[in-house]
Amino acid sequence: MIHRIDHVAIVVNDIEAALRVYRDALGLRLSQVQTIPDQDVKIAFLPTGDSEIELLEPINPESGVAKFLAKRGEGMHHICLEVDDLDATLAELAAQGVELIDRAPRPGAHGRIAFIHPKGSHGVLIELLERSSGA
Ligand code: CMX
Repeated sequence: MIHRIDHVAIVVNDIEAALRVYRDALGLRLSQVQTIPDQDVKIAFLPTGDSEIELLEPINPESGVAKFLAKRGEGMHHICLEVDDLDATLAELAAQGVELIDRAPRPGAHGRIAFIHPKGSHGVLIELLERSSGA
């Protein structure tokens, strides 16, 4: 049901400042910068072979991401796993009693996404992604 790690997300105060390290110093290619108003974030993707690094900057100080950044500081935010069939994966997780943030998929940057509650996955926020065709 899980294909691979699609991306690892790092929450930062300022994407432009972080790009000076991840793009300029490490030499990773910046493939996409996008604001997702629904989720109160600006994101940048830097492909690294079969997966990507995502830089995540909150754009609303009241959002969950902003609160996490204020409390824990910059660093690892979530791991995204690519799945074939998100509806089936969510149904299976619910049946196994895993605590979910999203019981139904919502739109993400590259397809339909849903989050497992960090309490349900031993402290790590897990995003599940079913990529749209061509994304
Ligand atoms: N890692 C570990 N724990 C986390 C966490 C994280 N990244 N983010 C939040 N938590 C914890 C909080 O500390 C809180 O714990 P307590 O209940 O013990 O205080 C708990 O999880 C709930 O957090 P919350 O902010 O109160 O809950 P919300 O429902 O408001 O929001 C969440 C939760 C995780 C959905 C939101 O903060 C978030 O991170 N949204 C994801 C935004 C994002 O990454 N979008 C990019 C998508 C791009 C794409 O790939 O398409």
